[in-house]
Order: sequence, then C-alpha cells, then structure tokens
Amino acid sequence: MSYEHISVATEQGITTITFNRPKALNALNSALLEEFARAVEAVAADEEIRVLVLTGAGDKAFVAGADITELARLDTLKAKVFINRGLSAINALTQLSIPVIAAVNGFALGGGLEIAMACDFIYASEKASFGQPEIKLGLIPGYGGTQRLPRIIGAAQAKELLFTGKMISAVEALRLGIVNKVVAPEALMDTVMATAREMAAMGRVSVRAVKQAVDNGLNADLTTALRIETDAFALCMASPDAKEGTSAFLEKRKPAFTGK
Ligand code: CO8
Repeated sequence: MSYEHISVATEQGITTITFNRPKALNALNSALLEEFARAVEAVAADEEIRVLVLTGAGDKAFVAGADITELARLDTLKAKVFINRGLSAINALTQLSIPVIAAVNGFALGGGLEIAMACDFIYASEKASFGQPEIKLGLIPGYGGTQRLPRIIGAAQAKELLFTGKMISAVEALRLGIVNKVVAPEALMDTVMATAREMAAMGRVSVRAVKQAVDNGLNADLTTALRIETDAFALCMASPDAKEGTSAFLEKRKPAFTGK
C-alpha cells in the first residue's frame, strides 16, 4: 500500500506508523487522516502484527494537531466530515486487539495528544511537549480530549489544561500520568521497540484478553468488570497457549506461544 503523508514499516511483527508531514509538524489534514484510517484497517486485518507503534517524522513533532490551514476553511458541514474522518480512524485504533504504543518524539498537541491518548500507553522523548490548545483557537478538542484527558489525569487537572490551552513538558506529563516513561530523544525508539518486542513475545490470546478486560471493564461497574475478567480468564485457560505457558514453567523452559 502506498502512502504520501504517513509511512508504515513492519519488522518482526511490530508495525510502526509514522505521521510524515514534518514541514507542517505532522499536522492532521484530510489526506493524512484518510491514509491513517487505511493503515489502521490494514493492521487490524493482519494476524501477524503483534504490536503497533505510532510516532512522528522529524525531530520536532509527533503531531501538532489538526491542520489549522484546512480547519480554517471548513464550513459546519465539512467540519463534521473532517471530525468523523478522524474519529473513525481513532475509534478503529482503539478497537485493535493488539497493544498500541505512542512514541511521542516532540509536540503532541490537540488532535496529536488525542491520538496519543487513544493508544494503550505513551513513551516520550525529553523534548516532547503536550497540550490541548484548541481553546486558544476559540475551539474545543474534537477527537476525545475532553473525555480521555480527565479519565487519565482527573477532572481538575484536565480542566486546567483545557481552559488554559497551555503546553506541558514530558516530565510534567509523566508526573500527571499521561506518559509512562520519558527518555533521551535518541533512546526513544529503541526503548519503545524493546517494550514492543517483550509484548510481542506473549501469547496473542492473553494479550487480547488483557486489553479487552481493561478497556471494557473501565466502562462498567466493578461487579460487571470483575465478571468480564472472569470470562476472559476462562477463555485464556481453554487456550493452547495457556497449556504451553504453564507447562513451560513446570518444565523450566521458555514458553513458545503459538497465538492460539
Ligand atoms: N496546522 C497547520 N500547520 C501547522 C500546525 C497545525 N496544527 N502546527 C504547525 N504548523 C506549521 C506552521 O504553520 C509552520 O509552517 P510554515 O513554516 O509554513 O510557517 C510550521 O508548521 C512550523 O511551525 P512553527 O513555525 O509555528 O514552529 P514553532 O516551533 O515556532 O511552534 C508550535 C511550534 C508551538 C507547535 C506552533 O506551530 C503551534 O502552536 N501550532 C499549532 C498547535 C495547535 O493549535 N494545535 C491544535 C490544532 S486544533 C486540533 O487539533 C483540533 C483536533 C480536533 C479536530 C476536529 C476538527 C474539525
């Protein structure tokens, strides 16, 4: 598949999608969003892909938000199309059964932070900065920022960022719990890949079960959520990979999971 505004590479079951409009700080225009949606669809259809990584091209930005040049030209109807195009790509991203890591190498602003927050977790470069600056444009976040940010850092911290539109450093994002890990810029991709490889070596059934149990459980009351976990546990117990994992432990060898 050929792309102009993103690049896609797969190595040892780990696919990396790179937002690739460095001259516009990888801002999301319609063409990029359409390509991103296609790439996520291709990942969803490929059983061999075990982990997805998202990052940005160049040394300045992950994604500096929606393309303001394009946004400024949209009437209400076209704005809805633009929102829906991005939202359906982000929804498809959150529906993937595999782990998704955002490797934030620079600015993650507006729609860029919203995409990063839709990933399972974020690793960031020391040079990264984060924010929802839409308020400064007379707008509000449109790709989930008013909902995901308070769920991650709490309503009060989120409202301060949303009301002021201020940018925060990677270290501050780490303190708030937006980011799992902050590393030197040159170490970012190696660190992300090391974690990706670790997850890719686990059984596909149990990785999927963890993801579904956490995500579905967070949207349910505790009793329902614990039932979701029990069902997922039972499903894993019935899998060949669970047999392999427990046998390997007892036989003091490394498990060779088959993804079944
Ligand atoms: N859109 C379009 N172009 C951009 C964007 C953007 N979001 N961000 C940067 N650029 C361009 C600049 O215009 C500039 O282009 P040129 O060289 O042609 O002048 C180039 O990238 C480099 O940018 P700067 O010169 O500004 O670089 P600085 O290092 O001085 O500043 C900043 C970097 C702080 C990141 C600054 O560029 C900035 O504030 N960018 C805008 C950030 C922003 O407001 N993002 C939020 C956008 S709104 C949004 O994301 C809503 C999502 C939901 C959408 C639903 C819509 C319908």
